[in-house]
Amino acid sequence: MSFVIAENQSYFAVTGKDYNILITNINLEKMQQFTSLDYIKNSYNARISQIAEERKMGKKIVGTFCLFVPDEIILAAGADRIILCGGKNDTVSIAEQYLPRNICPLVKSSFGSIVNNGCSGVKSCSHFGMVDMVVAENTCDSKKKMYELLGDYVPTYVIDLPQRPDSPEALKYFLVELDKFKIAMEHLTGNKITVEQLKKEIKSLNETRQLIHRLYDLRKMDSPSITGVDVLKLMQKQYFLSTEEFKKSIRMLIGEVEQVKAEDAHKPRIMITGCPMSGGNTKVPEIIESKGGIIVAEESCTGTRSFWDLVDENKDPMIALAERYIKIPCSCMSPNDRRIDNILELAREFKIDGVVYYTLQFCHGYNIEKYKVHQALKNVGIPMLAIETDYGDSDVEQIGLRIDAFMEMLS
Ligand code: BJ8
Repeated sequence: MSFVIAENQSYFAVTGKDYNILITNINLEKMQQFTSLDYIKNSYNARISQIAEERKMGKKIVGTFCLFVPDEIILAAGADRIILCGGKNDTVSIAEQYLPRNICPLVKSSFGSIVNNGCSGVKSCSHFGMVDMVVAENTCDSKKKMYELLGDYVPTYVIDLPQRPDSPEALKYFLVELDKFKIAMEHLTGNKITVEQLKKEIKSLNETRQLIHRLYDLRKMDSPSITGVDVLKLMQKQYFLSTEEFKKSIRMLIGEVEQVKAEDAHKPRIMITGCPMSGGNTKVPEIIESKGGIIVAEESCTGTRSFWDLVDENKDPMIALAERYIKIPCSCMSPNDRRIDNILELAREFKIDGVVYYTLQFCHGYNIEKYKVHQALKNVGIPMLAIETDYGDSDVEQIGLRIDAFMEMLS
């Protein structure tokens, strides 16, 4: 692999196997390098060793794929959790031996990582083979059906999610589902989940959410000193690191960002909305920021959906969890107007100049919701660019051209 370094131009270097984008731009010289980000980047091996150690000591490890699974219940049972959503292209072709090609890359990448027996030959996914149980959820069709196959490889528990969140029966049903899930976690770990333990975990995860709010507040400044790519890399670790390690990382990062004097130059302020960007997938944000934009908010599960709402600490913990989690505005919900309201609220709060609507190929839910989002943004005069892509690199240049034109329009 060879890199060409040239000032004042963007250069995309792509290896045959691994996907890498190297962007060299004269503006990057002015960009802040945060040492806490190196710390976060290097945390992978330490976390893997930590999980291996925990397993040796008899702790159960739960793998998850989705924000609808309340971590509080897993942690209150004395288990640890780790996210299994795949963001890498390497394992997509492995999954295609079992699954249709025309389903979303996130599902294929995740499934490929698990059936590939600990990802032999694939960097950075050894944790896929380290879970005692997968806790899944009925969300989109691809995930639901993939979970049915997953059961052959790892014990898989599925939370049935009601998908009309505003109907009066939905909350009751979800509460029953969460109670069943709580019992399943007690069986897995052999530990009784107490109200005190649940309250403790709720408080702890609310602290995490508040810390992320603080970081996002720093992005509301006229010229934020942290890029969207850097924030995304942090957010991709939210469900990978232990909660304590994640909190430590984010505190370090906030401390550093607060010290930096903002730049004067105005860049188009971009919000990304749509599908999550799992660990390993930073393709589109890298392109946006190499083309002169600055991403200041993400309405996605690797963005605001994961932390915006807190769990009410003054209520019965199971009711408070059910109320908070059922409100996550995923496109599997119908209707999902809460998502539109959130997008408009974020656009106001973060003074957004333009929105990039990001869809993974074959993700029908987010793809169809694009129409409503576009209409809503049009009504308030905010331009939107829709990008549909996968984890491969064949469309990098074409996306670059479209984003270039979008940035020019916004400038
Ligand atoms: S709460 S967004 S994490 S389901 S991209 S697999 S929706 S076809 S990831 Fe998701 Fe939970 Fe919803 Fe968030 Fe399906 Fe779309 Fe693929 Fe997706």
